[in-house]
Amino acid sequence: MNISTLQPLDWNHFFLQQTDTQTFEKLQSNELLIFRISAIHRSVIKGLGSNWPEGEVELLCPEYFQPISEFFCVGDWVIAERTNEHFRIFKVLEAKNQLERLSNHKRQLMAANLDYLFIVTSANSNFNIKRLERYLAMAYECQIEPVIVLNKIDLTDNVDGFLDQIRSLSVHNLAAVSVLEPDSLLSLSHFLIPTATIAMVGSSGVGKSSLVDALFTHVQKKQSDIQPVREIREDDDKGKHTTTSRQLIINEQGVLFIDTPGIRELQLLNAQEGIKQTFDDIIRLAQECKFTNCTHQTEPGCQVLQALEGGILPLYHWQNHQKLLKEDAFNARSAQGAYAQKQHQKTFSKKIFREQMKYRENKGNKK
Ligand SMILES: Nc1nc2c(ncn2[C@@H]2O[C@H](COP(=O)(O)OP(=O)(O)O)[C@@H](O)[C@H]2O)c(=O)[nH]1
Ligand SMILES: [Mg+2]
Ligand SMILES: [Zn+2]
Repeated sequence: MNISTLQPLDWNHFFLQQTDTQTFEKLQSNELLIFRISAIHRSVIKGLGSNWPEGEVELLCPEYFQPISEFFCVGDWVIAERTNEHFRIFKVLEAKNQLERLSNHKRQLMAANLDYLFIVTSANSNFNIKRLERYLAMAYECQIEPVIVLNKIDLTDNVDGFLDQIRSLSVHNLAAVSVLEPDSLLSLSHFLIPTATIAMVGSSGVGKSSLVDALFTHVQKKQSDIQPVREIREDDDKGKHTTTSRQLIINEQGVLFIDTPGIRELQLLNAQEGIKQTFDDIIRLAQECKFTNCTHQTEPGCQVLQALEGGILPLYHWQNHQKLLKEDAFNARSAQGAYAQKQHQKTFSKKIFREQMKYRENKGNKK
């Protein structure tokens, strides 16, 4: 296979260096092929390969990669072997990052190899600042740059009220949009880079799928021969369109989106680092407490208590911090297997971190 045809799917040196000489030869003779996982729906796995503009290919998954959600997810790169008319996954390449959560005491992968995490919320009663903090902690923990997207601004007269709340969070990227007002979507252009992979997360009904649809053709067309791959959605029992599985969609400009179904409950998995970054204001305050082992309960000279009393530190923010820490410690204990997997991933991440940075720099220079 001609590996360079995978570049529009964000294939790069980081993945190439994971293939040894023997594998590389088999790739060239088409004995082995590379695919990026584009959809997982129950046991059906689909991938985009070198002939990707023509559509997805169904991939077979051997027993030792089951349950699938613990081994790979949409956005991952796999090497598959040709068996008669089928392709069977035989190796999953290490991801540069993976979005994961805890589900039924097990590590569940949600999306991999991401450049941005669009945390979508809506400017109505569904808005929940604590939920945003939870998503932010997940993004920081997984080392994926978060972008908070406040959608449905057409429904409110008080966009600033929502924005003020979001600005109190530890996040640099923020956009206020409405799918019904195409011009507002231009505020997202900065992130819509060809070959960038963007995962959409947020509660059900906030407009994730609508946004992907709207961004499908909205962005300025660039001269390219890229063929779009349209999203497949299924009707649910109520006859309403709803996203039932995660899938990778490429828009006309070459941006890769991973749409995900709404998560009812997001449980973090061993996310101390992510929590630290999300609540860095509290961390800084706590460093100023009189006693280094201050528990911020009754101690004199406690900066946290003073900030709470003075109204500088919002109570919900402090309470959510305590809650997430407690939950995280509990989850880490109750999911030892998942925890070990995570540690392994972390060690590996450190090793490849420098490579990633180098790659990002090159990519930035190219674009
Ligand atoms: N008023 C308004 N409705 C929207 C907007 N974006 C999406 N919707 C509606 O919100 C509902 C849920 O959207 P959907 O994209 O399925 O949400 P998802 O569950 O997050 O994927 C649909 O009825 C959309 O038409 C918006 O910007 N403004
Ligand atoms: Mg959806
Ligand atoms: Zn204190």
